[in-house]
Amino acid sequence: MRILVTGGAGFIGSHFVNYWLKRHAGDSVINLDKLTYAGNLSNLREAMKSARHRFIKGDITHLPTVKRTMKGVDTVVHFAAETHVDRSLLNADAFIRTNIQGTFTLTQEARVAGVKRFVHISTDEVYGSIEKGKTPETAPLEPSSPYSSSKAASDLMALSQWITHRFPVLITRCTNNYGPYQYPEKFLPLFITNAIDNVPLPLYGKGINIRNWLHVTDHCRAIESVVKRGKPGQIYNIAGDREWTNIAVAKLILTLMGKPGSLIRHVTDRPGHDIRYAPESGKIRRELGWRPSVTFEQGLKETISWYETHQDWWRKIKSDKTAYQSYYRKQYTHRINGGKYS
Ligand code: NAD
Ligand code: TDX
Repeated sequence: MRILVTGGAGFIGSHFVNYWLKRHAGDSVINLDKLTYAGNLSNLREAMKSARHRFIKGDITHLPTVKRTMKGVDTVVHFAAETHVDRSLLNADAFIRTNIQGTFTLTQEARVAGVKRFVHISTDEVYGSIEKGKTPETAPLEPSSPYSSSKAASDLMALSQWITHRFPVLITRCTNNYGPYQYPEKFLPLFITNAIDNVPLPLYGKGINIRNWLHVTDHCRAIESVVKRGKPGQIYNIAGDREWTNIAVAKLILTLMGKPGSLIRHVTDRPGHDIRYAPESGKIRRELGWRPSVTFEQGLKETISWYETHQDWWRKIKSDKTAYQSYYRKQYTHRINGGKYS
């Protein structure tokens, strides 16, 4: 099988590329990625040595590139996106372009090229915040941020190709991922790397927001089950077994690292901060036989150890003045001073 992965130099995409090459010896992977600030070829060291992996630097919104890349492809797994909620609050232009326009271009060109299966990787955030109960795949979409709104729009755009043309689109909606190679703007790698350096951990508001954490390899296994056995036109929620408040996670990180709780710094909250996501994941478990295999405590221990032993990887990112440091200042200076969000 010839599989096109978009966004395969990012966090989850690179894990998926490495996973697929290892598990499917007869398949070749084309990896289309623009290498934005979040894309990193050093996530793909193993894959870059493989004759079955071809990396193409390109933009999913660029029609000629997409047309060319789509030739001879059997299956598309579409990860490429702008993914950080906080960045979407500062400027959402790239979110609209990549997440909506890019998904439209890809699904349309995949259909025209005769692709047999298109798996669109989405997020639990499209359902919006839910204080109690769980959101099944049939729940209405009530996204809050420009990021989640652009993902919800991309889901609908992709599904429209199924509804109007019976082009076999499948959608996954997963909870928060964690693991090695996650860009240190996201909660877990930011808190772990700050703790390594004894720098305060900026916890938004009271830290009572709730997330369901899934190890990235469990997400890759879930996507594999959808690629192999999912039904066209269907949506599959993917979730771990437990929920955690952010403050409990911050305390657990510090305990596992032997660092003092005083490193936690409560800062101004994220505007429109979703209190809780809780997708109901019975469908993928029942119909496709998927289950998470890594407990959060075990996965977090291993993840902390990875960031401790791969400091070159994240120090290079954190020392980038444009992509990281200026963003970090913009995002956190006002928060740390208890100021209003501008
Ligand atoms: P990431 O930000 O780490 O990586 C995104 C990748 O997409 C980068 O390699 C980037 O260079 C590439 N990209 C961005 N714009 C592009 C464009 N216009 N053309 C081509 N490539 C482009 O993201 P991630 O955390 O790995 O998330 C991957 C997917 O999974 C996203 O669609 C996201 O919405 C979804 N998702 C993420 C999580 C999570 O917790 N991280 C949870 C659920 C769903
Ligand atoms: O500095 C921080 N302090 C803090 O308290 C950051 C970066 C985050 N937080 C909180 C906000 C959230 O409640 O931690 C929680 C997790 O934050 P993020 O890592 O930014 O993730 P979230 O907003 O939940 O979105 C993530 O999960 C769904 C991914 O970034 C999305 O791409 C995915 O779709």
